[in-house]
Amino acid sequence: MLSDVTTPQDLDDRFREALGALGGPAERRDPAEWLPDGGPLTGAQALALFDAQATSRLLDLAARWLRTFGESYYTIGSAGHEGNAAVAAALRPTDPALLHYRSGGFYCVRAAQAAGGFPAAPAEGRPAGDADPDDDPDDAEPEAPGPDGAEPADPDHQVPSSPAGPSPAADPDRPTGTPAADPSPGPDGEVDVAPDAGEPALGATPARSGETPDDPEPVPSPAAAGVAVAATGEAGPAGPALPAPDPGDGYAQAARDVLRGMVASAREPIAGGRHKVFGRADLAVIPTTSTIASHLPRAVGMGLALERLRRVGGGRRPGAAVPEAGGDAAASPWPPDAIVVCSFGDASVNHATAAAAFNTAGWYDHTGLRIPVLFVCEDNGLGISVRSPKGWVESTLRSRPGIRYFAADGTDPVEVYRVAEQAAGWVRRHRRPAVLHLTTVRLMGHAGADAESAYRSPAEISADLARDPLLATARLLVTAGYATGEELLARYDERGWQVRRIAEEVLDEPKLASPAEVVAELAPRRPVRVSRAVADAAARAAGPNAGARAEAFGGKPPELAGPLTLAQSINAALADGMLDHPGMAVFGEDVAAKGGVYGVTKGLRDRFGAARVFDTLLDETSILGLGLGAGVAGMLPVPEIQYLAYLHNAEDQLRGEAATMRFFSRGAYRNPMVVRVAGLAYQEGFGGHFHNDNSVAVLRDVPGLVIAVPARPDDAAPMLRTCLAAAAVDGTVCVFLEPIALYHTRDLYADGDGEWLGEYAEPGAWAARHVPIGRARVYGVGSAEDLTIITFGNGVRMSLRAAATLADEGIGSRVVDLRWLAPLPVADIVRESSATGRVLVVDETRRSGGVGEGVIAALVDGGYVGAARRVAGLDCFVPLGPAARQVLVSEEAITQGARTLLAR
Ligand SMILES: Cc1ncc(C[n+]2csc(CCOP(=O)(O)OP(=O)(O)O)c2C)c(N)n1
Repeated sequence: MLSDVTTPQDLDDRFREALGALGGPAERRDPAEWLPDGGPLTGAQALALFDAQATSRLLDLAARWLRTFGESYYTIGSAGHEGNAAVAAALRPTDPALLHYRSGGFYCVRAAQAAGGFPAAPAEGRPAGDADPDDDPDDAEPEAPGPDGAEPADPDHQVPSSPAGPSPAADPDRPTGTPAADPSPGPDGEVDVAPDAGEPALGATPARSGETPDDPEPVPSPAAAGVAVAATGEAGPAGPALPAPDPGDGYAQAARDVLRGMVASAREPIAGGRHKVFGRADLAVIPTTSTIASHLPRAVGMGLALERLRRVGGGRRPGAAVPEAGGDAAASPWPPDAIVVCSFGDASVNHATAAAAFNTAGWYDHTGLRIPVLFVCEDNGLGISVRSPKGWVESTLRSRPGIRYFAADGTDPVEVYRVAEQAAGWVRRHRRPAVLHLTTVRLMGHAGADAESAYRSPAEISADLARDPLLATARLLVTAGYATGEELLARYDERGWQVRRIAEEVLDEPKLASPAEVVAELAPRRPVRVSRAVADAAARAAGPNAGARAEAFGGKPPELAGPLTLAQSINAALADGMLDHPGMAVFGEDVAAKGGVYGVTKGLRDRFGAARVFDTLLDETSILGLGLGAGVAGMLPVPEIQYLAYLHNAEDQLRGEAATMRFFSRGAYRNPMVVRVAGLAYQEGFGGHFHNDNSVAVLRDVPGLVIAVPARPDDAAPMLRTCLAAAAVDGTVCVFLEPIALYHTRDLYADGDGEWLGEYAEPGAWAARHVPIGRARVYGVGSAEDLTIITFGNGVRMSLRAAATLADEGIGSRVVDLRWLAPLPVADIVRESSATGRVLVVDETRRSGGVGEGVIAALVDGGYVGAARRVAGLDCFVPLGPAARQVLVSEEAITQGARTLLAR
């Protein structure tokens, strides 16, 4: 009897009961045969789907069972969504996948495919009457790429006016198919393995001292039956027995992966106990975060990158090592014809990141660029307790320009497979985006603790149960003649015992037990390799690439161009980066044709082509998403955010996505990236707050993120080289924050002195002038004995000027340019401060949450015992016009601060 919520016990009982009632087919069909009536799967494939779905279901039960004694740390499951197993079956195991937390069935199929356990379709092909996934009026070869790999605009590139309509619901009463005339002999699975006599009985909880169950509901263990699993293979009179599940097969491996995730085992294959997530490098499953839909912009970026790399022939076999440094050929870890698949829930389609991703995929499609991404919306009609309004998901997904719409009843394995195959085939062939809208049900609520009865009626819950996709596959197997209900029940039980056994094994595995273990994969840095990479780049620039370099610079390399401004220096270093890293791409708003609003990327598109230097649409989330995807796909992306103020509306892509990738994949995946951001204030009041934003607090606490702020032209180029090398070598995510006000500054002390310009080092000097991450630069002014001024960005120029004034008063100072805001150059800070015993921190960001707080804390932590004082921006937004001076640090405030400090 059902209660008004679906408990694991209900679900399990009900499934068993329904299987028992299925009985057996009138005639047996060989599993090697196709489904009757032109079905797109063989019996063996349908059985494999059952195995995947059952494993996924049993994992959900296991999560809740483990939770009853406090050993599971995650109970969001896939029950009701297991139809997504057929999506995986319709894809290739080498198609990179970014999965929804309910895509458990998909994951199990992937694991089986990789283990060679998912049956291939027979070579002779499908029987007549089968729908050809290619019979598509829109089916035409993609056009040839345009010059530079930039695809031509395609006027015929229209979304069909009558996209696939809603699919009929699964038909539970579908008639039994006609058996084939001449069944070929099937594999001879003899007898199922009975559970060990010593296995615990139903629901028995391993004793764990000091733990109280936190769930009053009885929860069946995954080996729920406790009944001896009878010999299976009691085939009907006309057919062979079903092969018994192999205890070491891909489904069992998937179960182990997922269970390890639930119990936070350090042996979990992707996050090593840091998160419960679907991911495994050998399955091309890239971990996603729990922030719903935030992986979609990355998926679009991966699609764009895959296509770029395909066109330049950069495809690489999966599993091949990722090249570490510049000089490598741009390479993707996936085959050239791979497509990207990403799944998500129906409520997630409303999220800004999803909207951004759909829009970006459509926008590029509209321009004729290829983005082979299959979006899979698993629509159970609910986001926790909030309903998606009837028809909304379909209407919003259908109306996305440039994205082809496919729909299927996600509870019907045959229909899911058929439509997924069509959708994936379409994306693969056309290299264009599509969405597959699967209607699913949600069984057992949102997560373990969710009391559905608060917001759903018993009738509604019961209606979902009637559409159980696992039962649908069982029914299909029985009605088509491949199995009896009893056999499937025995099989379910056998999988249940497998899951139970593995659950108990992983319980005893080690957890992450020390801070060092936890942070080991956060952002490992190998400064020696980075400096070697810079030296190697220099050797290439001076050696084999010298000709190309001379040509790219029009015969006049930047070292011969005379002193450069900050903007010119960055421009030259970007060009050198592009020459050295074939996978490097520069993109953002206005960076290509215009060359950036401040001219920093001027000429790069002409020199390196539209495929590597391109304008994006106006959406920072998507700009970063393109970078994330390109990085994972093997490129070296250098996106530009036009103004620091506009990073804030997209920062989760940096914080939640970019910075976490290594951490949640133990380095199996990385998104090397150097995000150039124009920012900070001091533009004489021009443009107001949004062009003078001086807040970096939101970046400074992102674990592992490197923040560079070059103040001087002769620092900018080496720092940019360091960031590019660190991205290539360690997968480092860098923010390169460029002070707008210094871009074109030429003078330091007096008009025309040209002291803020800098020579660009010739390649032979790059190694010697290498600037490691986290090393400051120190300027001595006067005796340099009285005072240490610690600053960065615009503060460096103001402090040097103030120091000159102080020197005239006989006060000697050392001005420390931090250069790196994360990690802070702590050793340099402490050493230079201790040298004078008086520290003035000049912080152009805000007093609260500003960089100065970090500097003072570093001094305290480092044992500094002298005097310290801060001048910082007000806790205020920057106003327009001269009023800006009222809130920003001024040269006068610095000299005054120094005098006050010295007067103590
Ligand atoms: C950006 C964000 N906001 C809120 C949440 C909390 N949250 C987790 S799951 C969920 C509902 C998601 O619903 P849907 O996308 O339909 O997926 P479903 O769980 O139904 O499969 C919410 C609100 C989150 N994870 N991410």
